Amino acid sequence: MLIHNDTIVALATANGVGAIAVIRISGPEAIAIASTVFKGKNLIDVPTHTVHFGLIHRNGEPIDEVVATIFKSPKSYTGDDIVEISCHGSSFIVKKIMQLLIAGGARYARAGEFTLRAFLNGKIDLAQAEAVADMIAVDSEASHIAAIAQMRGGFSQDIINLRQELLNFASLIELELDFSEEDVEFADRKKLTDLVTSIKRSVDALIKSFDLGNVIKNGVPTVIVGKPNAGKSTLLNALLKEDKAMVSEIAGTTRDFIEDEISIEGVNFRFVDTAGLRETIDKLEHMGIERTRQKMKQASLIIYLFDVNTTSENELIEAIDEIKLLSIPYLIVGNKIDTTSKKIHAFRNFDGIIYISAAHNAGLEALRTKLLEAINYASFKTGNTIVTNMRHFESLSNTTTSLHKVLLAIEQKTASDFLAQDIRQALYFLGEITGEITNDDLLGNIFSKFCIGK
Ligand SMILES: Nc1nc2c(ncn2[C@@H]2O[C@H](COP(=O)(O)OP(=O)(O)OP(=O)(O)O)[C@@H](O)[C@H]2O)c(=O)[nH]1
Ligand SMILES: [Mg+2]
Repeated sequence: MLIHNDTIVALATANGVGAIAVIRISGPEAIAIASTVFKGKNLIDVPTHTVHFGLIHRNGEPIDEVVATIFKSPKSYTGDDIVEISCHGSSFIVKKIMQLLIAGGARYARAGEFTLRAFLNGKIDLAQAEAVADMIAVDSEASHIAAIAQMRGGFSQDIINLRQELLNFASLIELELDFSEEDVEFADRKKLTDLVTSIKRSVDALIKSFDLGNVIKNGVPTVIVGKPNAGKSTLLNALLKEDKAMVSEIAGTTRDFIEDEISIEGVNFRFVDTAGLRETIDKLEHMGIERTRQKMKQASLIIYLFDVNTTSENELIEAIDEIKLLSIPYLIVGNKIDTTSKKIHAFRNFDGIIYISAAHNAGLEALRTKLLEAINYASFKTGNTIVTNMRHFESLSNTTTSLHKVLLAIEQKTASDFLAQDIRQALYFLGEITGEITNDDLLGNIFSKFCIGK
């Protein structure tokens, strides 16, 4: 069981050598403890949001010249008093100052404990707290946009609004329960159905957005497959704009994966070049092909590349059929259009083939556009709320199941008390997202994944 009213301390900046390091102290004794080792202005007397130069010392022996920033409760990150000491960025000095502060009565903070306190003190809700961790991990334009929107409460507001609508609905039903003897229906059943349907629609849209949210947050593993010599390695190099993979006219050049990440309009795509798919007696190549099949199954997106000169219609049909079995979004891309003008005609019966020349950088812009389309990127750019968090996704999935039960209950004219139960369930699951409903296990789970000092 964690205590939340003592004073905690941690290094807020990264471990290792830096120009400066920031040590953060938070809790009721933060200012008092800092002031015992700080020589300069008396920190206890200074106003909030002020910065003070001074000396950290141990019984008069100088340790470092530092700057102390004071935030007084409740106007601080955690909501408690905070002192941030910016010292010289040596691990040795940091350790010495930390030891002094611990000796003075602070304790080492656990992972995420500052943000946990911010949540417990009502400074932010749970979804916002989780976005803080996302912000620290941000590595692309798109993941940044999603994280900052969530951190600033955009996503939470959507959930709170949905929950409020559902609460209004619940109170009507509860009213009926109070008068259950008299067999009255305050809530017009048709209106109820419409309301729940509309809430459910919003929840379902959020659930659906997770496909995109997940790839925005974690990148899109995109596997390039096709027969030997189709030009897969050439395509990888063209997309990366560097000679990463070996290219040759020998079929079976690539034996192992070659992969790298690039950002397209702020989304990270991790492209994986693979061994060409064919029957082979070469043991090494066979292993490569088996691994290609494995890699395909783990992909979020598959590019099937074929050489327009050497591929028959039937071969293409077979290949597409095999890929379809995986139920993973895919693009069919015809390569080497520089060598032919007539061959493309052979594939006129296929929808949506993208034609390129990997070797001559032709058609790559169209391919990039199709890649973004395949992950439904447009819906993100229009500013729709996107779910990026697995936990939120699960809570929303549970919510929609409960709402489905509510709709069934209304339809089957179930007694109000059963109806009320299903609605309470839905309210519970929505409340889990923003942390209106919570428990120690859940909090422990979320905050243990944070870094120490955050
Ligand atoms: N004319 C032309 N040749 C290309 C094009 N793309 C690739 N090639 C050539 O096709 C041959 C095979 O290219 P690779 O990129 O090695 O093909 P791969 O699909 O990686 O082949 P494996 O690794 O053996 O499976 C090389 O000689 C390339 O130069 C293109 O757009 N036009
Ligand atoms: Mg290759």
